[in-house]
Amino acid sequence: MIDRRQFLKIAGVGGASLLAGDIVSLVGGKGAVAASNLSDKFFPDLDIALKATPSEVPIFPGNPTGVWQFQGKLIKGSRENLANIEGSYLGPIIRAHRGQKVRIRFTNDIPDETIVHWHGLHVPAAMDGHPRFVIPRGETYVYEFEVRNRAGTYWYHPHPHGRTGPQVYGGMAGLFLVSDDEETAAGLPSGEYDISLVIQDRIFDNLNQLVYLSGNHMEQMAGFLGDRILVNGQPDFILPVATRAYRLRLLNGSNSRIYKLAWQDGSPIIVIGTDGGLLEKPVYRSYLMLAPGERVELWADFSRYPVGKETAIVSLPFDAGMTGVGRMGRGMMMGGGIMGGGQSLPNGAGFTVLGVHVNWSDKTTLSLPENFSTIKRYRASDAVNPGYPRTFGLFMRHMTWTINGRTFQMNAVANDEKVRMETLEVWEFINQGGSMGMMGMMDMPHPMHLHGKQFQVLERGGVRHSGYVDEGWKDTVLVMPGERIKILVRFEDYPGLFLYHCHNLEHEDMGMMRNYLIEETTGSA
Ligand SMILES: [Cu+2]
Repeated sequence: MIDRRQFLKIAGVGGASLLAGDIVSLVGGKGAVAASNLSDKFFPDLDIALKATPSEVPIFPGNPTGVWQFQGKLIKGSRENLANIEGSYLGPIIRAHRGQKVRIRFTNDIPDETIVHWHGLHVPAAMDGHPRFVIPRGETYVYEFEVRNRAGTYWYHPHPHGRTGPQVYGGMAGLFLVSDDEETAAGLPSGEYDISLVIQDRIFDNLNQLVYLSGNHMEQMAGFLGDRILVNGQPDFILPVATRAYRLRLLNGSNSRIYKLAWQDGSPIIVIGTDGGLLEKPVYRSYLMLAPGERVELWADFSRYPVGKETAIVSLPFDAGMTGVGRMGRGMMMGGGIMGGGQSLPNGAGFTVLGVHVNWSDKTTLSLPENFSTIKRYRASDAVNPGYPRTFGLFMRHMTWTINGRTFQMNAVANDEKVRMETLEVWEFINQGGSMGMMGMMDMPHPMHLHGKQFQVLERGGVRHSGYVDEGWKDTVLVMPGERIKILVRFEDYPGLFLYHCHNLEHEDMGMMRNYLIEETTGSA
């Protein structure tokens, strides 16, 4: 048993060892164990060297675009385990089967501190990419964990405190796809008919280089918004398809943009999966909201179309509840000339996300399964606090975004942020909108993310939007201004310090993030 103080001390030893140039291995559910080499008690099925490095990619004709990029090399595993997306700045797609043991030797080769978070994966605290584990350029952090998640679409991205926004924006993000036997049995489209689509927005200057925030506080409060929509790192993305059914996995990898996704022709969107994997059965929506960090999986059947048909996935206009910010932002832009170009495509504007061209005929007929999986629903009555949710107010204080009035502290955890192992809790996020802001000028959406856990949505209140998919497992939920959302979350397997935060990366970077501590139950109650 390692208590937190010892844990931090050991982590410190790890840091010293890092300075000596050794590879540090941090292993185990009980906390971190530093070693001067890879663990000799961990036998990975999959072993990957992953590097974050400056690079250049062709995005537009002319100058290549400078990016920071994850690049992978397979040390042990098969080719399907690590797939590059050709011509993209996105990191390689990592594929693992549930139950497999994965080792990832992450080397930082960018001129900035960083660490990698496995978004949605249920892993020990030391494997989760908390900002206290950042490494400088030239160092390596070894991740070793067993994949315990359900089949689904997870992803990885950097998580240093205060620098996540610019690093993700610079190109550092990739998918981590988990498969399992239940998914295989569901008989969904696979191989080349199982397509991942990462949606992001960017601003480019006239030399094709990425433009991020100027450092202006008001811009950061609003969150970065680009005026070019990229899919898998490409602008004006067209997906060529055959006349058959596809599985489309969509990740919103944007810093702060929310998409209200719909088919251009108004066809219903058929949702088969969410953040934590497959739903039990398909759900139909006329549109769906996808906030930063969220994933959704669609069944898309193009068999009813003739070859030559062109359609598209669009983002419909919606009220992002931030007219105040827009107004203030524009005022500042006019007055000071310091705003970026983000206001030219505000959050809630309508546009085409990607085109779909039906290019060839395929006689394969696949029908939408009635059931994909089984989800055991939590019951609020099994929670330790059924009538008294642990509440988290999301509001502005001293011109910064906070959770219950607090901002991030690297190692601190408040008393009301401590939970017990092996308990189910009700948490409630309350977007207090402009009620605590300046003259109601700061109503903003906050997509809230918990590290290390998949949870279930219990109830939404004050709802002003639809298009949410609450039927499945989630690790990120969108809380629009004025909305309150109750979730059920169970703490198990791995004690320790984890994060919860707003996944608007500019909000996160300015401190809209806190630790929560999962404490081991000592003795029997
Ligand atoms: Cu936020």
